[in-house]
Amino acid sequence: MKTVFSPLHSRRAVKTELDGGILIAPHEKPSRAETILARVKAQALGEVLEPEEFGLDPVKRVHSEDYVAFLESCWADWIAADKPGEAIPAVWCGRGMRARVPKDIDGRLGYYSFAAETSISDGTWEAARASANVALTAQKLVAGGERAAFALCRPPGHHAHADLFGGYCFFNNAAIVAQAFRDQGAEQVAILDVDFHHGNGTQAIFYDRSDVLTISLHGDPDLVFPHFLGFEDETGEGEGEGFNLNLVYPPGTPYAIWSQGLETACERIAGFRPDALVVALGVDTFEDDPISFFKLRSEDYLSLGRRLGALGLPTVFTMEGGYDVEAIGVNAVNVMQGFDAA
Ligand code: OKP
Ligand code: MG
Ligand code: ZN
Repeated sequence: MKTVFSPLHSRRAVKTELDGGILIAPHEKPSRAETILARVKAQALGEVLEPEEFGLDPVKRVHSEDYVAFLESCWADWIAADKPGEAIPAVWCGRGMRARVPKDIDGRLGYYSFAAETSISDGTWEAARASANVALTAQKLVAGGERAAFALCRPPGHHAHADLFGGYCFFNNAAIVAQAFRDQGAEQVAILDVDFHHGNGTQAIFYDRSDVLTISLHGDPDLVFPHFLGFEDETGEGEGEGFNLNLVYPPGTPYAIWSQGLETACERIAGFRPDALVVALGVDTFEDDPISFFKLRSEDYLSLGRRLGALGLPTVFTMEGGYDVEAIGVNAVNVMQGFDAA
């Protein structure tokens, strides 16, 4: 399997993540992508390509024009306002307040976000753009006939809504890929999110559509981020009714249980008969992940890959979460090797 990787990911190197009332060193850090890349090379998974430049049009098929403009100018606007630290949202439109776009940068940071752990600094825009280009390059490979491709995206994307950043995500790479398949003539596309967290952005983007099936397996949002979406009674709306599936699991869930949800998801995908599959791949389901509570082991990622490969669909993997950097390379590449072996 070919891997797409951009060294520009390293432009996203914020110093802060608001966690537990203090600013910690971010979990979503550059060494994550470098460790995965090193494992791709050590295992000779396949060729490693740099992304092509696709411009903003395919991004704006998923994200609003004003949100994209906000992200582009955010850091400059923050600096121009003489702020001493990194850009962190600290105010939101609460229930009963006015959902209008404020002029002030503090107001706009809140308007275009749903969480405060995702600081913005110099280079965030460039890295997020590169990450979308990585995803779109992988999509082009698969549209061109490759069985599968690994988009080694960083920053991740699955929490980003059409006009909201948060959960370390800015552009929803998986959604951009699915929309690109649709725009190139695919009738139906499925997105399977196996990251530990709910893919709230992906769900929201396609919630009223029947052409893109969205499925996510994740930790119970009653207990863990993103808290306000991802429950099992969210099944889609309007045309999209029946085309969103959430499979929720409690703390301590091992592969023996989690894989039952994977089986349910795979059977639903097979019945949907999509022209392409996008896998939002997080490996924060790992037993030693510092911010998650599932108990998958490294060898389980081979099984996961094999099950996905057995679907026999043209597949793009977009990299999402995974915060035990020591194991992230082995775990992510195990999925690809399992897939290739199926
Ligand atoms: C992004 B992805 C840590 C709280 C972390 C944000 C989690 C974002 C996960 N104390 N909250 O889905 O891996
Ligand atoms: Mg998930
Ligand atoms: Zn995650």
